[in-house]
Amino acid sequence: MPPSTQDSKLEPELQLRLHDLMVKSRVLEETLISMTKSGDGYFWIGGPGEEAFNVPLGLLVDKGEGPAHDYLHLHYRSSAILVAMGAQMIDSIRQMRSVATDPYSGGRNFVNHFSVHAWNVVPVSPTIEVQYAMAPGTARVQKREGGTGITIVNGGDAGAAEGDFATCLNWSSRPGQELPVLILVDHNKYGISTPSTEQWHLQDISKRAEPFGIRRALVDGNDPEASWQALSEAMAYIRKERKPFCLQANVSRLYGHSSSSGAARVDERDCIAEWEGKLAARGLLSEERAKAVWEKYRQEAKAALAQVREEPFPPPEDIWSHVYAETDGSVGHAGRTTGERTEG
Ligand SMILES: Cc1ncc(C[n+]2csc(CCOP(=O)(O)OP(=O)(O)O)c2C)c(N)n1
Repeated sequence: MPPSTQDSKLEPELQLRLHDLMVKSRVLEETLISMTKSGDGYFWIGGPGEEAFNVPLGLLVDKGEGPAHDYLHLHYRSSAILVAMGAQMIDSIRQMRSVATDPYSGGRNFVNHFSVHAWNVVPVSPTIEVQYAMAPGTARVQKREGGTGITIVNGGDAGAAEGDFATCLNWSSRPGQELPVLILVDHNKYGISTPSTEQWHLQDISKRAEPFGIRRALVDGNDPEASWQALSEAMAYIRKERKPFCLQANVSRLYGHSSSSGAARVDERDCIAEWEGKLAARGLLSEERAKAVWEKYRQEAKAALAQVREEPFPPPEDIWSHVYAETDGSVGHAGRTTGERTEG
């Protein structure tokens, strides 16, 4: 039998939407990488190769502000999650160029370090894995408040060797006080240049959740359908049972670790090429239509970069803005009062 549009549990419209957002995310990352080479930006780190897992995740998030909605404690390879949630390409380009209009950090953090109050996206930390220890905090509030909001935390395989990951497993699973947390490990087989086989006896790190009584699964993160399915099931379980779930996604790292290692394209599975092949076989996507999607986003990125080049850099005096929470005028940092600080 030839493949048909019936070969997926997902509606054709959703299959094409996944493709569209995966391409958008990839074009964005490729633009950010090119900015490091053209002098439009400095350090790059990001998530090309994780789109097939992160786009479904972003679409499945219950987006909003406060404990009734999902909280996201992410790391620096999460761009496709944000794109699928509705983040604008131009805003990542702004952060890459460190301009004042960057809505995530006012041009003060490096790229893919998101922070979106209105969507419960907690500021991303360049210090790896701290997010795993923080996630139970928002989940505790959600457990207390009731409702269906969950906490989502992701990170890499190497970082999962740190104590913060164990803290997350332990605090999420205390008997009678289990927390609604989706604990994700994005396994790309490396920690910078250290192969995971030299660091871990275990290649399915979700198995670490077993002794904590936490349900777990492993998914091919290069397959958007499998990812959609695994994430839907895990999230439905957490929303209903108010208990944790640990999911490992095996993903690719298509441009190496970061610009520090050259950000050159490497030969690993490419989830977009694979997905385009499947959609074509199902008669859903012609070569021409696929090309048009790529072109649409390349044009958007190009126009965004041209605009951002005209935008101002932050003034030196706002260096201290947002370092600590602005509260009631009491002592902020280094003896200054919040009132003395320049607001950004
Ligand atoms: C606490 C801490 N230790 C070391 C580093 C340096 N560092 C940055 S990324 C990285 C590798 C992380 O690998 P992994 O957790 O597998 O995530 P990946 O980058 O592969 O997605 C390291 C060691 C850091 N940023 N923070």
